[in-house]
Amino acid sequence: MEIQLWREILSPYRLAVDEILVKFRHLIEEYKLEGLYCPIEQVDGRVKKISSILEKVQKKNINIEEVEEKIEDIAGIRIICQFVEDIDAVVHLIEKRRDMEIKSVKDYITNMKPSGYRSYHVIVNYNVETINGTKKIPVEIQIRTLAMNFWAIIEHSLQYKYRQNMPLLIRERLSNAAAAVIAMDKEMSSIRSEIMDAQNSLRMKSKIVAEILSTIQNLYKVANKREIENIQNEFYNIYVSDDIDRLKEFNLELDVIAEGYRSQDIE
Ligand code: 0O2
Repeated sequence: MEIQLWREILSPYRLAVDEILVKFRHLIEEYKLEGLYCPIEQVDGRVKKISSILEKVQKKNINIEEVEEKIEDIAGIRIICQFVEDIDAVVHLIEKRRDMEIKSVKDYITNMKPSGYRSYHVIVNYNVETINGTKKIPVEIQIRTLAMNFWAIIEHSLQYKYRQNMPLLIRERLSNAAAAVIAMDKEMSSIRSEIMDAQNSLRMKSKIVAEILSTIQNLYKVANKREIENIQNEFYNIYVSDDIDRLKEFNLELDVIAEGYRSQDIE
């Protein structure tokens, strides 16, 4: 097939990947804005390279005309989570969406591949609008933890290096590393609530600080210099004391002061 034709075929896949990335990244932003823990740590996407498609065509003995029908990971999204528990939460998020219809799933977490590969794959149908009308695109969403991802990236590059001839010793080492990843994910899950508490209070603190700074900035326009100086000093003292409750109170007190100036303005 000519390169130009491949470009035409792959164009709606590119659109699907771009749109889905925007949507998941926006989701992460929404969680942040609400000060909530987000089950998605990171999201990435790619359209499979023509050379990889051709490799798969050969490996699976697929007729070139059937590429779109038989290869379901031309459009690929990878979602990375901190904890194994987050993977279920992400699957649930996908299930609830009206713009993605789940076609099939492959649970390589419960059923680890012989290589040691672990990941949860969801194939969804996603509609894109093109100049030729609506096109239904299959998209493979791979969901895995940071630790599973680390293993898969390393193993993928070794697979690339050795092709079908990976030395036994390396395969054994990868298998040991896969066992270590399982142990690590288990350990992390056992202290998940501790880690989440720490991350939540950090997120909460930065949200309150941002609100306080924005109110102080607005007060600059209306309050006198002395008052602003006092407010800033008080904020600094509370900030360094690392007392989150006091920071919340101070934020509310500032709101009352700002409201006072606003009502003076109206009168
Ligand atoms: P790339 O470069 O990521 O695009 P299969 O029948 O197993 O050959 P199939 O039916 O497409 O493949 O589905 P499967 O097994 O779910 O694999 C799809 C993708 O999952 C692969 O795409 C890899 O990205 C990843 N994957 C599957 N098995 C392994 C593994 O053992 N190690 C690593 N590192 N990744 C794996 P591609 O096309 O192989 O590669």
